[in-house]
Amino acid sequence: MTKTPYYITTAIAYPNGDPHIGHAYEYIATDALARFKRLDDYDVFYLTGTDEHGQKMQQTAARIGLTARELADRNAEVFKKLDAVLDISYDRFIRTTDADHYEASKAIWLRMVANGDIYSDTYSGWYSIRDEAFYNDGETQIGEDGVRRSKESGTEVEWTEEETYFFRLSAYQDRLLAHYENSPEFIGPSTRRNEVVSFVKGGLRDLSISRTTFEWGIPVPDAPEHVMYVWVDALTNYLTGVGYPDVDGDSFRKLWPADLHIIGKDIARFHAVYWPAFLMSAGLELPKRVYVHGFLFHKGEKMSKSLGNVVDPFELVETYGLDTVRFFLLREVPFGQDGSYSHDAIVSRMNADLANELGNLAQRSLSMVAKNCAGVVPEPGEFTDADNELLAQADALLATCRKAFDEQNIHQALEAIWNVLGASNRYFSAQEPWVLRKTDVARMATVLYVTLEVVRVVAILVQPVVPSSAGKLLDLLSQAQDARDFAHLADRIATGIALPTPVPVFPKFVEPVE
Ligand code: ME8
Repeated sequence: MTKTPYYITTAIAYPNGDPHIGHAYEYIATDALARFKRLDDYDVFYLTGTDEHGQKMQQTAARIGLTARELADRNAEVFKKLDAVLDISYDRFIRTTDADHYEASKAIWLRMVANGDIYSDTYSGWYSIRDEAFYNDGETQIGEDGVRRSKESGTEVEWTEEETYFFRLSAYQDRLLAHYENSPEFIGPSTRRNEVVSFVKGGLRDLSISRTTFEWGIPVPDAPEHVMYVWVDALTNYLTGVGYPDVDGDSFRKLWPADLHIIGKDIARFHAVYWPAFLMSAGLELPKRVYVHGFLFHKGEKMSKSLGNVVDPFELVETYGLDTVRFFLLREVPFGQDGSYSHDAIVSRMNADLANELGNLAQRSLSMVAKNCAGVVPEPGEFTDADNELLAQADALLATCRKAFDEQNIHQALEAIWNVLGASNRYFSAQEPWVLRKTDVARMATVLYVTLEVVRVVAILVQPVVPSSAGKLLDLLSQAQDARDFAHLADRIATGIALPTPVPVFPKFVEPVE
């Protein structure tokens, strides 16, 4: 049977500097969503990459004496290295300087021209290079220092006036509103949806979509003195990634429209207003869903170089280990909301949730099996109510996790899993298998069997979040590679299989000696 395709994307990052923890967060969350779908038997395509054109890239490059291309080449490698360090299971890393992306961007432009949505006029207004975004007067304000900034993002704006091409965005207001109404799942979470709807209800002005004052961009077809506004080309990456403009090709037919775009809250407007309007104009289907995650702050403070609290994601992984970082970010921060991280919060999740609740349970039950059952999964006796109740809780997890992941509520899935772990630890303490060892060996075997089974179910379900540690747990349970997907959750661990000598999987954090 052919699997159902599932196309998921991250935003593509500006490689004008090194990746920060916000990038890492987005890649990890998207990776967990992608891995979950793969384990649930979907044919997943995960696209990520870098957004290399635009004035910001050109300006940063000039400042450090490089060409934009050199800067992009250098930093795209750093982003790829981050993906490797974070164990991101992407299927393609797209760079907007890739040759096929030029073709895709030209093609969508020409489709919008053919639909009568592009015209030339003079643009005058404010532009934020940091945001690569246009603002009108009302969207800016002059600060006490006399500098005009965007009200929303706080970035400096400059006056621009030039001949540009415009996209007839105003013509799409009603169609966009109808789409939000008819497809309420198009934007999540609902708070973000409401913001977008009220923005569009406030009226849309046509959008300037080309620039003539610099050259680092994709040339506009038939008007090479213009380069495309970087957001036109950037958004089109989602089409390039699946073979556009070859709309009859296998990849495009299979994967478009995208199932899910994962993005941060500062770029909701581009994805939920401009992007669907471009696609409507080009006669292409709209993505099924755009999910907007929150921002990460260091101890509740916005990250910035001047505050000295930018924590390098490479350093974070070095300090705590990859799976701790992945787990922490996805468990601690309700996905969709802002969140903060700090040393204490990470260590607390690492020691309490991973090492104690999961690691200890696995280690205690596995060591008892090693010592008392000749290292073989024991044969259980008849299940008691307590056994059945715990197994039923474990069995119910798949449905709970599926629903949570489908709504991008990753933290809720983890909460449900850790609730079952809490129940399992209580069960283990209450059953006292170390006492049964002397009084009732058959009952001890049943308790250990039930505990191993819960550990197996949990290990399978946490693979999307902590892939390497979950893999080690499944190794300790002698689970074959092809027995680790969700279809195997319905099995019970086979009795009589030999288990390797148990080793702890989740270390506790040891504070370095000063
Ligand atoms: O916006 N916490 O690139 P980018 C969480 N090139 N997420 C954060 C964050 C933080 N502190 N800071 C940024 C761009 N992000 C464009 C995207 S897509 C066609 C083009 C998120 O490198 C941000 O919201 O500035 C975005 O989703 C991603 O990181 C890349 O940001």
